[in-house]
Amino acid sequence: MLFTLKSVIPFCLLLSLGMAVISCTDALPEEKGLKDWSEFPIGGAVNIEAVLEDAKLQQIIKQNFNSLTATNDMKMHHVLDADGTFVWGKVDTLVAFCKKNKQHLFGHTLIWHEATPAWVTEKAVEDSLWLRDFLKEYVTTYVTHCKGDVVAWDVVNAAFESHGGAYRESVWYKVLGKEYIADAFRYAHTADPSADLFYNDYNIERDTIKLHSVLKMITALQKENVPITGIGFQMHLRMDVPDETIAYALKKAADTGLKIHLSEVDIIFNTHNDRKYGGQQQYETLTEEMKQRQANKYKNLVKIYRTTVPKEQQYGITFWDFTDRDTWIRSFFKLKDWPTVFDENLNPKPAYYGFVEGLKEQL
Ligand code: 9MR
Repeated sequence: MLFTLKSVIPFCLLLSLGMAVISCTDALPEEKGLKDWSEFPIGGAVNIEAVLEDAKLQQIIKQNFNSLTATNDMKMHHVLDADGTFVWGKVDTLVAFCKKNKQHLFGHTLIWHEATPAWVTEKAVEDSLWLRDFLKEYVTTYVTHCKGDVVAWDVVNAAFESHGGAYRESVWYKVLGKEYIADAFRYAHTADPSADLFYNDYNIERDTIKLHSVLKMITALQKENVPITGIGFQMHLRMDVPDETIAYALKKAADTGLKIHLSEVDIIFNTHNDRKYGGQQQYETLTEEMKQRQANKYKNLVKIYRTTVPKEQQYGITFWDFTDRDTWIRSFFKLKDWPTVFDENLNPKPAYYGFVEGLKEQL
């Protein structure tokens, strides 16, 4: 590998700081992938049509993942047409793809305010009883259709505000109250008793107030015997979130006894305000030193997961988009960033090898 003077200096700096340099090659390692180094499932979020058209993406997916999540294809506004009829095309294609490649399909997501079509919101506001029936029918029909093929669901996603401890004022909450959450889990469980059912949210690894509110809700659900299997930490991380904060959050969540899924992992350098186009560009280019720091962050994340979540509660780690070419971060926050483990040319970054080291290290 060729180093420019510019890239060698930060390397030396890292070495003098005692930070391990994580080595990498430009080529994808031939045989083993992330899943082969891991004791728990490793997943990737995919857009199935893009995958079917892209041989290199397919190779990455087959080599590295034993679980897939649909980035968008399984969301409510994608599976329902304008008169409420299910359109199964992409869901069935995903199921077939996963079966062929012996991968689990993780269902994302049944109830999420952002994926609720406008016509559902309009009807709900006019008629609350309609929304109650719709919730039951939607979850029941969907989970029944996928019974045995989708091993787990994010039943409810992001039911709390971005920060602080308040329930999100979504149409679901405003019309049905927080009970819609327990109901959604019950309907899903009745439709497929063998599916694992998750509550999924973001910022809970770094906003302790939000974390505690979510955990309070989880504990209440457990007390009411609501069939919940686990908690999904989306884990859209920033480089500046301290490892100790992440460890604290995972430990607290694991204390519920539920399975813990890191469900949408990526790690950005820049900052944002959680809103669309709300990015603050601080880094214009990706330097070797930044790649190394990110590799160490990925490594530490895996190690924290492996050490704070008991083995039997480790449900797995899933990457969101997993290439810097496809990452949602760039368009959503209008940011140039490099949050994933594969670069724009779909080659593994130091972050990839950092992740492997985190999986392999004897603890
Ligand atoms: O990555 C997804 C992006 O392509 C979509 O435009 C967006 C809206 O449907 O959803 C993104 O995925 C989100 C996930 O479903 C829930 N957690 C946050 C993810 C990033 O916004």
